[in-house]
Amino acid sequence: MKKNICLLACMLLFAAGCGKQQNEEDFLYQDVTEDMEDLIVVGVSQVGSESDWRLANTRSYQETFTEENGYYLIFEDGQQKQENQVKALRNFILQEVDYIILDPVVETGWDAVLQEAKDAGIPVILSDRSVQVEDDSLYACWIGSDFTIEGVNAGLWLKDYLEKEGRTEETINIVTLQGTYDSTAQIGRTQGFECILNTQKNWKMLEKMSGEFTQAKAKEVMEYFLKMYPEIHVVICENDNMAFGAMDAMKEAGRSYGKNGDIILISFDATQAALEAVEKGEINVDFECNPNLGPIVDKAIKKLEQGQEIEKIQYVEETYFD
Ligand code: GYE
Repeated sequence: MKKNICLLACMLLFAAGCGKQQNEEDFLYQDVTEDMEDLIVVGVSQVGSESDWRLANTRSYQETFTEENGYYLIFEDGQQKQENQVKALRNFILQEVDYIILDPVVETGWDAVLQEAKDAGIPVILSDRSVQVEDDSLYACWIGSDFTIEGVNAGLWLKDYLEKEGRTEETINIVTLQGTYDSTAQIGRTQGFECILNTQKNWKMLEKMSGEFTQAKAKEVMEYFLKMYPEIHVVICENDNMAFGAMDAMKEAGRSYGKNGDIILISFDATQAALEAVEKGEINVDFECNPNLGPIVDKAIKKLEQGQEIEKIQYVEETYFD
């Protein structure tokens, strides 16, 4: 029997069984514990619900960690706040879950709570984003995208595109709508693109600012960019929802963008709605980021259950669409 099932069963009964007769509760207790006996209990601490990518990612966990697949899922939405995620992790430890899946909003500030999980003997799997900790034995593995490569590929695509357009001598003014500062996706995509930017003497990064991965914030930031810089040639959006926010601002300002417009629009994630925008020529190129991480995390857990070794860093394969 998994160590935590009795505890969880008691919590469920407490919630459901108030006012019931003792013998009814005993019966229910037996039912719940027998049904749950073989389930692996996972606590998922999700970043929030800031983007379409995130919603797809949450769906992937919910569809993977089902009772039919042998799991009992406890899901906590951190609402983009690290303190909420730390609280969720501490609750998972109290509940004696079997595994913690952490999708950390930012990279730093996790050492203490991860040490608590380690001391409690609960393996932590980092999913999507990663952490910076002194001791990497504080987590079992990280499963996610190579965000730096995504950024490098965006830079290489732009270089190629401008070459084809014969614009290698022209000054190219760029602005970037960054994701949540200190998140792995923001760090990797910014740094990756800058690797190529630094090799192109005619490219000029006018300004970078966070749009917090949301459409609303990105619209505000893009409005500011458009007011500040009359000549913008390229907008890099570190996710699709921010590309939509940028599009809203450019539309309102009467600026043209995309394949047949004045401003080149580059995005990341490749969600359904954004791919439709690529097809219409509104977004020039979109770099895929796979949100379907549930099955890969499931595989890692199954291996750990069998006492097998797992790879510390596991990248998912991705492509791009233009
Ligand atoms: O690009 C964005 C989301 O961490 C890869 O977070 C993820 C990013 C994704 O909110 O849409």
